[in-house]
Amino acid sequence: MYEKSKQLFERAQKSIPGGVNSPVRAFKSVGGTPVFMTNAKGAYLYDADGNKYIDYIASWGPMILGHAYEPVVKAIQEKALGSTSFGAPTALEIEMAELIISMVPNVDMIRMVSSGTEACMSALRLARGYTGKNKFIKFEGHYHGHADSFLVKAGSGVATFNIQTVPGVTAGVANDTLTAPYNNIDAVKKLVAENKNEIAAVIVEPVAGNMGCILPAPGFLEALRTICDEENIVFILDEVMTGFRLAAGGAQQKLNIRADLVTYGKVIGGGMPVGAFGGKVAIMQHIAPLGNVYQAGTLSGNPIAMIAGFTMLTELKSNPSIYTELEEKTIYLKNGLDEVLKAWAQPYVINQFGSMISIHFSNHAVTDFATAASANNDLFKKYFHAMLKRGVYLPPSAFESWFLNNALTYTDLDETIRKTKESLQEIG
Ligand code: HOZ
Repeated sequence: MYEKSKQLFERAQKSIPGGVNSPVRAFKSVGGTPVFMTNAKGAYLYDADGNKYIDYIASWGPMILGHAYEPVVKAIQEKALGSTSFGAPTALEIEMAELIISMVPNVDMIRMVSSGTEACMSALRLARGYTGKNKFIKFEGHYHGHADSFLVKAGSGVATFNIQTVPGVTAGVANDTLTAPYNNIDAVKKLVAENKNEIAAVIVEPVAGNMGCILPAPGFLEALRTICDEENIVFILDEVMTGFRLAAGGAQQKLNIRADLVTYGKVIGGGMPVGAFGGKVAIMQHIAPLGNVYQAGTLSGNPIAMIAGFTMLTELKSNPSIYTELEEKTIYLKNGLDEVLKAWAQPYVINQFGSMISIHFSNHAVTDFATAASANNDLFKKYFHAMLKRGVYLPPSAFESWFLNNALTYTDLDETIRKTKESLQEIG
């Protein structure tokens, strides 16, 4: 069933470290051979062996409207005829900036980059340059890309592979990274008190998606906002996953929370490599060439990436019912999975928010990294493979959120629920 993927993986390992260009894809934590994809349309992925899958990754978020969404594909094709890169400004970049500013609360200015990693790295540098302070607080199990400063107690692949200390990240850099458990405001208060006037920023995934999906406790984000206001700390919301996914205005809109800086990633590229960070003029004016906080990139504002993102975001802005539909589908899936799992012997937790959802095989609530990490991940592996062979593509790690796309039909969701029932029977 996976013959071609196996051959490709063997070949890939000779020229690419681990055979993949991003670690979680290697299936190392769930075992087996990663499935090599050839194409996708709507809600379905197709692999090199011709297998079809219902997709619950959506390229880790961006395929909100489904794969190969026609207006996006068309716009890319047309744009490419006029060159794939200039390394010089274009009017389209202004339109993109204006569109994002019109959709998102509290952002006056935005700078395009090429990935979420760059966005978070740059936002942190800006917060440091703006405040003149060095330390920052992040949360255990949260992932803000792979810039050195963030690879401390990080989620996603770092958690998946249980990497405690990342070689190559110097102690000097890591010492400026303070960590607290997610949803624990007392731990944050303690860090702030112990590092008085030294903390430049607090960065948080408003809805955590890199240790499965974990919701913010009521009042947690608001309490962070208050602390940041009181202590002259820049409050950074990492909306790489949640931006334009939870609502047209992202988590800021959906949760009615306001950040000083906000970061975006893959979602705003509609599947192309894009990221961005934005915020109030008072802070953003410190970025070069307006200010001295340096940040640059030849591919920043790349025309192909911009037109893909612009086309998708325009669609999301003009049709807000997409978010209601997506959420209804996700709740339907959650209820269906719940029914099936309830009848099974093992404890489980389903966390869901908007179109993000995940299952932890756990007998306690999953509210932070410790509770996510103590779930039964062996069971997750079995569930993952049982679903994969039945044609349902889930994230190959319990430390990732699932993302729904709006091309999914209720028939797909019913099939996923039915296949979960079959999978659980197989696992025993
Ligand atoms: N770290 C990414 C998800 N949180 C996975 C990236 C990928 O493999 O594409």
